[in-house]
Amino acid sequence: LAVGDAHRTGYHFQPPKNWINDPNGVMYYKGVYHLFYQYNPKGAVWGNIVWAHAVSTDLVDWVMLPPAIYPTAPFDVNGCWSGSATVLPDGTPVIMYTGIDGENRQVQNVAYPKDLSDPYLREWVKPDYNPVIAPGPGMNATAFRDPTTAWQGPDGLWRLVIGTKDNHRGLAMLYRSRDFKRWAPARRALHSGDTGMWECPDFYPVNSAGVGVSGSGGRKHVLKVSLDLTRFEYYTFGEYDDATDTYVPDAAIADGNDGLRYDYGNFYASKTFLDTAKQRRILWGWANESDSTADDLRKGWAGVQAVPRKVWLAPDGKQLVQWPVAEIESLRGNHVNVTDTLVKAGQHFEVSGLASPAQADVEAAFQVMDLDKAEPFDPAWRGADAETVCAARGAEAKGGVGPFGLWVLASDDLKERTAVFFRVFKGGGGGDGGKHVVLMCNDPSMSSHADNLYKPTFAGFVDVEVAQTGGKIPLRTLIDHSVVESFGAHGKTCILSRVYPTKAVGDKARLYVFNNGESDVKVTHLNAYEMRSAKITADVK
Ligand code: DQQ
Repeated sequence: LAVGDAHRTGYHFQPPKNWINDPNGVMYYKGVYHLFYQYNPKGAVWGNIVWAHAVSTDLVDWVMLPPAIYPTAPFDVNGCWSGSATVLPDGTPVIMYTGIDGENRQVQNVAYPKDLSDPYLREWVKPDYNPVIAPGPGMNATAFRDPTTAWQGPDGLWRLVIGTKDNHRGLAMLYRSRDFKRWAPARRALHSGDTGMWECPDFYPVNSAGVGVSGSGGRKHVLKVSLDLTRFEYYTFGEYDDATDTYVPDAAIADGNDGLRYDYGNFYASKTFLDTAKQRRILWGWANESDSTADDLRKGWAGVQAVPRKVWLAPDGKQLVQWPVAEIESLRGNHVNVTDTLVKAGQHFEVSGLASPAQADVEAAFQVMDLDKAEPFDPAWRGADAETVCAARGAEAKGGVGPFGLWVLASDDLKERTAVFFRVFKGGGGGDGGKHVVLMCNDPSMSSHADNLYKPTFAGFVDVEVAQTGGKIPLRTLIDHSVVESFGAHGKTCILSRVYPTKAVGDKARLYVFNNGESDVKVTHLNAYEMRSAKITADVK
């Protein structure tokens, strides 16, 4: 394998070459899923940004089309940055995106399909009356971007949100319009927080079926923002009154850096859309490289999209849950199965029999045999985030209950391996009462012999009461050469990590189950599937 090819993904979306970042304008239109994304046609670093375009009928195989939106006019001469699509009631899609104008101001532009009879909507027209929204007086013109999909209020006006900041305060600014042409700012921001610039806001209704169409029970609105400062995304959900355009996050939901996240790993600038074909909401997010820029240039590419995930409100109403769209399972090939296998304290075993565990889908359920062995949750960690705890107690640090889980992309001598694991502590009293604290971690510190890699440990708490599940915690991990994308407890805690093994590549990669805790752990079941590669084809027109 040539440099770089070893780490290209088989079923995570990637164009043949060059830099990609944010998913843009994702939508379903007349039988076709559209994925646009930030793209540098000239190289493997960020710059020269256009909207590249790909289409699919199943969210698995993609046809690569020419860029849909690229600099042509004074209102976007310095770049076509992120934005969203809205499908109007008459069926016409409209795109709103951020153009960087000749003075490097961020302005919002509209674009319409040139030919609605082209099923792929290859060409887009930008009316001369652009920009339709410019930063107002006193606003930060270099931090005013990423319009959301628009929605219609009871007064018939369209609304959308734009991310901006006022000094250190991140803001989701609301605008209204009758015709997508003339937009007026609302007097109040929809929401704000003292967390720096809010990039790529997303605002949408959900219920426990995922869609949250009006009238359905348990409906909440989600507001997601991407924090420029931490490069993580946070969401709140709560009540949205569309008569007054007031959004009030639920009292129990933390705002800002302590809040809920879609993903506790490498996942940014995400965007959802309503899939009207299957009545579900689908989330797309970008995973950057954590390799060096020099390596990105050598490889000639950088960035992938996470698998499209269905997103819905957990039945208990406490958080969102996510799961890879079912279509991904059509790529599953041969599989191996493990049932009721005990992994004693300090032991591990190989899950053998897959031709290439470097491109696989693993679904497992672990059962802790002795929860009494859980160590107390150190009071010093109270209020600390999961990442801090996992960084202190990585995959090599023996514990009471855990660390146990998977070693993926492992070499035969086990010197390269990425650990995806759980660790269970006894609740430290206080607010937690006697409950257990469950941590899910992705530890890439042994993932590669290569230098200059960014290898942070990622982690999130998992909202599962292990005493009530009989000590069971399920895990699904999608392995794709340089992607390890994991879903804990049926999608309550998700972590995507990028790793670059030097030995554990292609058919040399191996898969193991390990247990570095004192309590035995049973693998009640594990199914590991080989994954075929998605078909990425060039446009035939
Ligand atoms: N990426 C785009 C911006 C957005 C940022 C530029 C987030 O529109 O704020 O490529 O990754």
